[in-house]
Amino acid sequence: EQLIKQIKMDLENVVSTKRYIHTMGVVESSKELAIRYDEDVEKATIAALMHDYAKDFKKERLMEFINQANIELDEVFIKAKELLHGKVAALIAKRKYNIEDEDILNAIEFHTTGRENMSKLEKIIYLADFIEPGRDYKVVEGLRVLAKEDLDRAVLKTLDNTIKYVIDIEKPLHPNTFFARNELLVKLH
Ligand code: DGI
Ligand code: FE
Ligand code: FE
Ligand code: FE
Repeated sequence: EQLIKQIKMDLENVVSTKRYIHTMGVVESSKELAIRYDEDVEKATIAALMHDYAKDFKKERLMEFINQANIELDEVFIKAKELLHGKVAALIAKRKYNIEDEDILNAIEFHTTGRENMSKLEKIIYLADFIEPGRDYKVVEGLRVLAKEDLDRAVLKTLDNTIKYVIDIEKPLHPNTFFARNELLVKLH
């Protein structure tokens, strides 16, 4: 589709080569998960392409977008600026690319923290971000296997890993991540 081509071209100019390669990995993993779990492949592709669009923006640039759109940031967002790029990418998706599908916009916006009651597409993007072929940390192999078997359990494991990581680096944990974990944990019990 034309939109997908356009985003790919623009993306090469706004993110680093490393980030571009990561994004293409997320596209690949999102497509596989979309097929596996019966989600719209085109929606998954667009959300994956856009998810880190603003990742290499400077803090000042990110804040310009946030302020201009009158978005109120909670305490954790103010303290942890690495959370901002998803919100800004969702804004750009809407304004620059006229993407109106709320599910796509939410998948982009919440890809870093997750949230309670994530849609299937949100889960796919959240998970694909961690298991894309370019990622190689200790637990990723197991997660790739689990991802093919059970979407919810794989997302739960990913949330657990993120929470452990955030604790290790002594940063504030966003409540969305905590709520997402509790919800899935209770549901899967
Ligand atoms: O953009 P990516 O590197 O592909 O991955 P991401 O958007 O999932 O994560 C971006 C960073 O945000 C990563 O270093 C982990 C961090 N992060 C995720 N959840 C939280 C968090 N940082 C804080 N402070 N709090 C969180 O809840
Ligand atoms: Fe990201
Ligand atoms: Fe992520
Ligand atoms: Fe990413």
